[in-house]
Formats: sequence, C-alpha cells, structure tokens
Amino acid sequence: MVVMARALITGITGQDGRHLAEFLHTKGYEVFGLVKGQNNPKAESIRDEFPFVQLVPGDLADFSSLVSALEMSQPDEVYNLGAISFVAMSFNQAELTGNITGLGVLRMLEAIRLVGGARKNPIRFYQASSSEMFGKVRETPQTEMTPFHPRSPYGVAKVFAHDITVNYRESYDMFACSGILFNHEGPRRGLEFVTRKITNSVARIKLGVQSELVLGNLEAKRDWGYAGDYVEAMWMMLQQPKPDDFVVATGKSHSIEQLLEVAFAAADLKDWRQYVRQDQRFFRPAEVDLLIGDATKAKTKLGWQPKVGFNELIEMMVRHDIDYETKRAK
Ligand code: GDR
Repeated sequence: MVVMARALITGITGQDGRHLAEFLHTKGYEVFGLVKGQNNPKAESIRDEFPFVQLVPGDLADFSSLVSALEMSQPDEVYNLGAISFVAMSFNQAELTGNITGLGVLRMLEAIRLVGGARKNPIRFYQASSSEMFGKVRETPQTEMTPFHPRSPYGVAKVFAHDITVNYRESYDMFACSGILFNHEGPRRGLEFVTRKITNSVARIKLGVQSELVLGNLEAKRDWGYAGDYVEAMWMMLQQPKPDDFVVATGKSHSIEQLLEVAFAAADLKDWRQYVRQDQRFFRPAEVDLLIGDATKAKTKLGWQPKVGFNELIEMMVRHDIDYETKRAK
C-alpha cells in the first residue's frame, strides 16, 4: 500500500498557500489547511477552488488550537505561511503583527515539539522568512549570512520568527528550515501589494473604469520573482537530508518606476506618468530601499532555479487582470 505524505499549511488562503497546496497535490500529498475564524469567506473559496484540501480549524494566536490541528492532520510536513504579511499594515497594527507573525511561529514550534515528540519520523517544519529582515541592507546582494536590520514591525516579527526557528533546530534537534524569500508575485497576489495594485489598475485604466493610480515611493527597488516558482523551493528544503536556511530570489532588482513602465506597456498604454500620482498616505514611516538576493546556495544545494523572469511575470499579471476586470464589468 502506498502511504501518502501529509502536509499541513498555515496561510492556506493566501497566494503562497494556494500555490503550495496545488503543488503538493500534484506530488501526491494529502493536503491540510489551517483556517481561522467562523464562517471565513476565504475558507469557502478554498473549498470551491481546491476541493482536495482538508480544512482544519485553528489560529496562530491560539496554542491549543495548533495542538489540535496537528493531532487532527498528523502531518509529515508543516509549512508555516500564515502571517500578517502586509508591511504597511504592520505599522498600524504592530502588536497584532508581533503576535501572529512572530509569536505564532513559537507557538507552532512548541506544538510540533509536543505532538511530534513521540513520533518515529519527526515532523519537518518550514518557516516563511522574508527579505524584509534585511531591511536597511548591510551588504548587496543579500545572502544567508547578511546581518538583519528590519525596518518595520513586520520585519522585526519575521526576525524573531527566523531566529526562534534556528534556535529550536539547534536546541531540540528539530527538522526546521527557513526560506528567506524575496518578493514573489503573480495573479493570485492580493490587491494591496504594489505589483498587483499596479497591474490591476493598468487593466482598469485600459478598460476605462479607472482614471488614475495613486502610489507612494516609486524609487524603492525589489527583487521580484514568480510565486509558483518559489513554493517549489519550500518543498525542496524539506526533502534535504539536513535542515538549513536558504535565500530564494532571482538576483535581479527593479524599481517601482521600471515596474510601471513594463505594466503600462503590456496594455499598450503610453506614458505611465500621465496616470500616476503620488500621495503621502502610501509612504511608510521607514522604507526598505533596495533588495537583491543571491540564491547561489539554493541553486547549488537544492537545484532550484527561478523560471519566470520579471517582464514575463508582470505581463502575465496584466493579462490576467484585463481578463478578470473584463469579466467583472459584465
Ligand atoms: P513589500 O511589498 O513591502 O516589499 O513586502 P509591497 O508590494 O507592499 O511594497 C513594495 C514596495 O512598493 C512601495 N510602494 C507601495 N507599496 C504598496 N503596497 N502600495 C503602494 O501604493 C505603494 N507605493 C509604493 C513600498 O513602499 C515598497 O517599497 C512583500 C510582502 O509580501 C511581505 O510579506 C514579504 O515578506 C516581502 O514582500 C518579501
């Protein structure tokens, strides 16, 4: 009898949770997804889109719910993608961000120690670490060895989460890995993030239902890759003989202005400047100016490579948003 591997994903309703659930399903996994709240509309959409996912109730703010979720799903692998993930929001809801994005990881590690301790095969744990931990960067490009200097409550919480994951690996010999993922995008990205905000607005401007696009800092530079490529790296990390941390990035950086250039051109709209206005309300109290990752370790040890380039990614998102907005207008 073939025994299917079992995976529990927190953050299943987010962009990465959806990509990872799909990916693990194609690999033959039994996929469980942690969902919080009562009558959660996002959980409903997971039921509709991914009927193979078994939803398990629980919340990263509630330790005993995590213990129950682990007992119920009996996972071989846990992917912790759940977080307050919007950097701008973390400035207004700093305590909540610390509790979910930071302490939530400690609760999950403790729950795994408690439930997984008696198992023959230890539960393998993946933590979604972030390039936001590098913040005011100490060196360029950033590697696994670059010191952290976070610039937001989100970044600070992710540093705690990263360090506690390393600490549990070293203290309790847990199979715990962190993927330090740089920005990763795609049509499933939430509308609050700058790539999707831009590609969706481009689509709406093209269709004549929006006239301007209001943004914050246009000078920030990010290393943007495709989310579908990045979830494969998460899985690869948990298949290694030993747990470790890996940077996952494309090694190429672009400014928001370059992003605007490519996105407007993808819809045959000339001169993005005539549509874009800047407003103080979208600037952050502290900014991360430049991120560019060096994924040499992931390439050599995991055999991972990004497949989708920057222009291709943005063009894919604009195409998707034109279809999406056309259907919505009907
Ligand atoms: P980021 O992503 O903060 O890098 O974190 P986001 O897309 O929100 O911002 C990228 C850059 O764009 C600038 N910007 C704006 N951003 C938004 N959202 N809206 C605007 O109107 C706007 N105008 C300019 C921002 O100032 C910033 O410099 C993402 C998240 O997914 C994190 O959870 C993840 O950890 C990191 O990527 C890697």
